Amino acid sequence: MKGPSFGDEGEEDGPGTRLKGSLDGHGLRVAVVAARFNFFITSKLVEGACETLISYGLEENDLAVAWVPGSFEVPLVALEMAKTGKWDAIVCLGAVIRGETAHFDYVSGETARGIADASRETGVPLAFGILTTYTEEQAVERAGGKLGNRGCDAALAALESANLLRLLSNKF
Ligand code: INI
Repeated sequence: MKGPSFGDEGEEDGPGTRLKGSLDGHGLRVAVVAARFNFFITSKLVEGACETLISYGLEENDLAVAWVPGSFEVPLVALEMAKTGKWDAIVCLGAVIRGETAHFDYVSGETARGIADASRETGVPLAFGILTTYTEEQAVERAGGKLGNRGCDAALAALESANLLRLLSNKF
């Protein structure tokens, strides 16, 4: 199975205890919150995220997918799901593609801020899988195209973060 597209170079170097979350999905409960806006892209992100989670050992019964109208709606739903305490991590997916107005800046900025705030407020890892691109083509390349699938990457980030937090709570 292919690892994350972000690197792990140099992690083993240097002194001290190395703390790393595994990518093992067994026993974890993960939710996906996905925006329907630009569905031709976000459906690919969701597909990639779900396939990744299952292939890393997550049980289908421990996976839920919530669809919301657009990326702007993702943070609130992710926050409320995080507050339930049922989920070890939440994968946030959307595609904000620049148009001719300033709308892009507001939607992308508030979505990113909202997801980060919700994650820190609840202590639940919320992986940021919201594409913010200047063109449709750039989005296609990142949703199962030649530059990979950011849905898969976000799913792996969710697994690793959830497992690292478990490790830390056990005082390793
Ligand atoms: N939502 C997106 O997820 N992507 C976009 O590119 C987008 N644009 O460009 O408008 C978008 N807008 C909708 C927004 O997320 C909200 O659903 C809407 O404003 C209602 O609150």
